[in-house]
Amino acid sequence: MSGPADLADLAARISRVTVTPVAFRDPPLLNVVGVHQPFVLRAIVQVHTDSGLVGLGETYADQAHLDRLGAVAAALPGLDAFDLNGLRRVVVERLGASTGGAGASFGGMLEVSSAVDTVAAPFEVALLDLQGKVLDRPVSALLGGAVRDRVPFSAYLFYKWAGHPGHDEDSWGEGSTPEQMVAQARRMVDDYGFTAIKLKGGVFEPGHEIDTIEALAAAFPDHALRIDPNGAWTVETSIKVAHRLAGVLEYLEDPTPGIDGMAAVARHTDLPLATNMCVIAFEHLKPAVAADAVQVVLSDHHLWGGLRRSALLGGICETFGMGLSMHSNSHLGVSLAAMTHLAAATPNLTYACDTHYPWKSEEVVKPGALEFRDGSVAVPTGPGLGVELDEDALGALHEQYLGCGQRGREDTAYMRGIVPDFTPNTARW
Ligand code: GKR
Ligand code: MG
Repeated sequence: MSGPADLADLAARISRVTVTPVAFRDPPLLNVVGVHQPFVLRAIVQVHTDSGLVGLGETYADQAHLDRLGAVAAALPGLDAFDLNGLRRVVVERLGASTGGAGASFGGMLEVSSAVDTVAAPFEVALLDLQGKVLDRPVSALLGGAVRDRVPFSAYLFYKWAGHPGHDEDSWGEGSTPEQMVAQARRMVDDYGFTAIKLKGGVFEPGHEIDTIEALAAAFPDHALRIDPNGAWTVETSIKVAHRLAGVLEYLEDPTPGIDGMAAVARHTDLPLATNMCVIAFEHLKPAVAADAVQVVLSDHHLWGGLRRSALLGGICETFGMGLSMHSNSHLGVSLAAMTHLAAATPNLTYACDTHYPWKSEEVVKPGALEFRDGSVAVPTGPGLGVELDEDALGALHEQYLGCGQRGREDTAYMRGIVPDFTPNTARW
């Protein structure tokens, strides 16, 4: 005869794990390494328990990452969904066995020396989703409790082509001139109510991007502004831009590459410098703090090993007097839910979080749970992440993955197919 303890075991014991790669359409957004391809690849993780519960996670879906996810997924049945340390142990063991524990690279912009955090992250989110479902509590409660019931996000502007080559113009049209970028911001602010605006830079020479920021500041005098050229500028240029835009920006994100470069810029400006490029793993915190290189760290649970390790990052930032914001890559609703719970439960995450959400037109979660109002998303209060998969949509986006021909994020290669002499712009200006 089974008692309550056995039933609780059953509810949380993992029986099966699936990893489903999907592809969703994406406009031709420009950045320092090239241009977004016609599709974004993501993987949806579903962790099933003996009792019929399903926990959800979402992550990148380049082939090397999928291979690692598959190796871990196969080893998870039998694990208790509350055993997050056990999950990490399985990831370390499986990566050691399948890949030698090598690092991971993302779209030519970021590289980490170990894949453990990026591989563990979607499973950790799925296990927290399961824990919430077992306990009938939202993930934010498992992370210590929501300190805000709505999470502010920022409008994320991109210079862009009018449409993918060979296709019709998309509904956003071209984004090159300051006027076009103000129009892009106007649409995002009107549709979503954002109160902060981030411009993805590193595309045009800095003078043009400064003109764009100044046009945005004139059009949106009450909005917090940021620019992120992903390390496209030299130290000297970064210092000049920081002086010119002091008082206009709330922070300057990754003007130049590396901890030493950022520290050299920081010595000449009071404008806070932010990063999601030179501090992307715990091993980078000590040298960054020692050099006083950055004043704001952009967390990202996909990179930092999940929600609990991101909360740990928040604590470290608080300890060393650094601000905390949140980075985004193109993502779907499972990730938006996870980002929202994390931000809600992280007291010192006081900046509006990044999101690529407005750029996408396809989804895998059922509508209704996550809506932007006044630039923010209400923290779901249902059990777990509070979102449910639309199985038909998941199937359709998986078919799209199978047919799209992309198997990794290749912004530079796609750009070179159109502009053969394109070179990524790292510290070019
Ligand atoms: O989507 O092109 C993009 C962004 O440039 C993204 O890849 C970056 O990782 O948004 C990111 C950032 O803040 O650096
Ligand atoms: Mg950035």
